[in-house]
Amino acid sequence: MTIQYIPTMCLNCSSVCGMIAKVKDGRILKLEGNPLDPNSKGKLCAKGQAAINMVEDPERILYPMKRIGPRGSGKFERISWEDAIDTISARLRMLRKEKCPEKLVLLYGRDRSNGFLERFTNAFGTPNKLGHRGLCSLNKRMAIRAVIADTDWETPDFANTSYILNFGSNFYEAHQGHVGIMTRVAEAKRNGAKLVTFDVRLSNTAAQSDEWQPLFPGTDGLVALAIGHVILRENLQDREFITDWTNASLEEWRAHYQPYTPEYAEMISGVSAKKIEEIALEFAKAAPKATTITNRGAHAHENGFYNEWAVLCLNALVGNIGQKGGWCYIPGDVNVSAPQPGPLPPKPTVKTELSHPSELPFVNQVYPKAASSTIFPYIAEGKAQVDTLFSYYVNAPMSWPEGPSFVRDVLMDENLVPFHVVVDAFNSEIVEMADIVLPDATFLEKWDLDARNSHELQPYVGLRQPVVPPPGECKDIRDILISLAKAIDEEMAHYFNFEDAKEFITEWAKVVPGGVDHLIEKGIWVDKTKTKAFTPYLEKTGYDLNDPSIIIDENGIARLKGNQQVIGRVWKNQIVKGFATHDRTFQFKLHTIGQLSHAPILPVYRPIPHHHQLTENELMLTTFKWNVHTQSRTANQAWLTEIVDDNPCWIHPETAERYGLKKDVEFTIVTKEQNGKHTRITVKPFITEAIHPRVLAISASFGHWQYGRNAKGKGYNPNSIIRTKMDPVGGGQAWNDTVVTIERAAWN
Ligand SMILES: Nc1nc2c(c(=O)[nH]1)N[C@H]1C(S)=C(S)[C@@H](COP(=O)(O)OP(=O)(O)OC[C@H]3O[C@@H](n4cnc5c(=O)[nH]c(N)nc54)[C@H](O)[C@@H]3O)O[C@H]1N2
Ligand SMILES: Nc1nc2c(c(=O)[nH]1)N[C@H]1C(S)=C(S)[C@@H](COP(=O)(O)OP(=O)(O)OC[C@H]3O[C@@H](n4cnc5c(=O)[nH]c(N)nc54)[C@H](O)[C@@H]3O)O[C@H]1N2
Ligand code: SF4
Ligand SMILES: [Mo]
Repeated sequence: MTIQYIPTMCLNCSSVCGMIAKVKDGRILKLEGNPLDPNSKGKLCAKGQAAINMVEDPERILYPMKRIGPRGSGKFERISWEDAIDTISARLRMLRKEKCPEKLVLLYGRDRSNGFLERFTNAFGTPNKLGHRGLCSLNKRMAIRAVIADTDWETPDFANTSYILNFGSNFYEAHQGHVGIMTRVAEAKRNGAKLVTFDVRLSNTAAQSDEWQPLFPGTDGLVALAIGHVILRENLQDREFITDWTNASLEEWRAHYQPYTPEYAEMISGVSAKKIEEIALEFAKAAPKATTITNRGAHAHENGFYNEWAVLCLNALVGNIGQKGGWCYIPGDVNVSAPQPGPLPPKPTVKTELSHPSELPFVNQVYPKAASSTIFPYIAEGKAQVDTLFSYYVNAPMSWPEGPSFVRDVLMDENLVPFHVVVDAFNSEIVEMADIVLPDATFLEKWDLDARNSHELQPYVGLRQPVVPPPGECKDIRDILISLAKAIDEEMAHYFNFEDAKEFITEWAKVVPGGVDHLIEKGIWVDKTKTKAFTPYLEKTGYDLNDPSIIIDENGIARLKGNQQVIGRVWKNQIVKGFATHDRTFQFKLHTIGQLSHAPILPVYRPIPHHHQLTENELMLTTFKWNVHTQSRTANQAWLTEIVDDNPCWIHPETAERYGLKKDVEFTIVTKEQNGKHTRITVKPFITEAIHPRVLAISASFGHWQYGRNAKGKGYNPNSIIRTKMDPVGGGQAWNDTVVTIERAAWN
């Protein structure tokens, strides 16, 4: 047979780069980048190219299975798809009959079925659809959504920028959509742009930066506030943006920043006051062609929301929001450019502690159903009643805080989780705790429409299509859910009236010119009819000041007369869209936080209490992503494990010497006592000056106790000692806040 070139989209991480599979006789010969992808522009990273290993993994799950031994025993027998669907649908049908659909809880990880899972849970009537978000980037998304509301993610115009301030993003090797960012930043740097990175560790991004500024964990917000202090002190702010486009006066901004001197920031963060002064002047001078970028370094903390907010405000201060070379934004959800085909089920009206935890009122308002790290504690405490847990594309015992310890115990307990269905492609740690296992098709064997925030600032739609058929009896999740919905009852079937995944995608793709056929051939469609999203808040509304169908209030907010819908804001005698917030401005004050969470309504520095009371022997444990692996899921991919198959603990030479640690000799890390308990992990040191002396860092991805021969038994899993702890305002998991000591080694 001849060689075929089939475009699709990578999903070996969630960056979703456009990909072309070179296929012969039903086998993939090579995976390459698709040049039409506006973000990745034809580039793939090592993980993308290694995805062939995933498809051809000899240890894949090929058939539906049912547990025959005790839960956790790993004893399963093969069953037919018919049996599997009958058993699951009978159980789910009962939940609907008994009017307790909320006892179905769907837990999912970084899949990209983009709304299809929610279609299922909505049709079923359960609000309990919880994803990875609470573990991942919730604090950042909360901050952006609360402050500008148009989106929950920044898309800086890196290609045209002159100055990048990076707070805890590792976009040369991780970050969401990093190939598109890294290539643009590299180009900007070649054109003279400066990149400054704050990180506790010399990540590969820090190494590629003009400056690496190591700082004490959880202090990014304070450094940002001190930078703001200098900008205001030197009168370098953009007065017009602050006055016209934020909900506070310049005097209020000044008063707020006044106490955050560079000297104070130096005392707490360790970044020198002189450096802060320098960076502030450079950033303000480069504006509007200057931008910040953040990620989990800044926000995976108990004070993550406020850190993000403080960094975001730097952009408002210098007026680079939406500007060429500045901090831009464009929605990233494919459903915005391509709404799903109907009929769409209504959203469930019932709210539960899982979907709307009473301890997180601000999250419930801004980002409901996103604070997912509550799930296992709530199940254990009886706050959440579960009958069926349906786990998809998620490896909670590996990747969640306390995964190998507490999460595993909860999943093993049949009283707490009576029935557990797992849809996975590999023999992951969560599969061990399933009652029924369903074999999913991998991303190179299935259908999706997908997109990310476009770095060209023009929306696009991409197609994921099968480049080879799924092996054994593996099935696309869309086919599985269509079958289940049809088997449950007629009402559910009504919303899943599609023959199969392909028919659904064909319908969905009709919004793209040329439909699915265009995408099957090209892989990507870019909406060139849209102008680039510069200053979207200045977009005209089509109404003028005298339009009889609108009312303009004393704050200049324009509403439709009939339904009172806010349509825009008066600016320079026109009605423009503004930001999507309630008053159409950038929110420097968030009164609702005060009302709902009794927390400060301005972007303050919130010290993490135990961090600054560290005794001489205490250190901070942090965790990070590695360029050739994705979370726990790539650890069995042979080409990648040939490059990296271990994750020793980064430790500074001075610290190592203090404890008498020796190269490659394991030592034990112990957590600070909490609820009468210490937890410990034994790891190998990686002694390096490339880390802050008070910090330890262990990467994700390893410490598997199953998952296949390349993965099993390699490296360490720090999550056994990282506790479930949320930012009380943002709801995101505080991954980088663990206080630990080093147990004196036996040889000392
Ligand atoms: N220590 C530490 N822990 C972390 C992080 C960290 O930086 N350090 N990062 C956190 C972050 S940001 C996130 S988003 C979470 C992610 O956590 P998870 O979403 O749980 O991600 P993975 O660990 O990759 O688990 C993915 C699961 O999907 C399965 N899988 C792979 N391919 C397929 C497929 O085609 N179909 C199906 N159905 N399943 C498939 C894998 O076998 C595995 O069981 O982890 C968090 N955990
Ligand atoms: N290669 C690869 N790429 C990925 C993924 C992957 O698993 N592997 N996962 C995807 C997902 S789900 C996500 S969420 C993103 C995450 O993307 P990133 O957030 O960019 O990656 P992380 O490694 O989680 O964290 C970034 C950096 O934070 C640093 N850090 C820790 N504490 C602090 C602190 O207090 N302050 C500062 N300034 N830095 C600190 C760490 O050393 C690390 O270098 O990556 C996505 N892309
Ligand atoms: S960055 Fe992620 S999506 Fe892009 S090629 Fe690499 S693994 Fe695939
Ligand atoms: Mo993530």
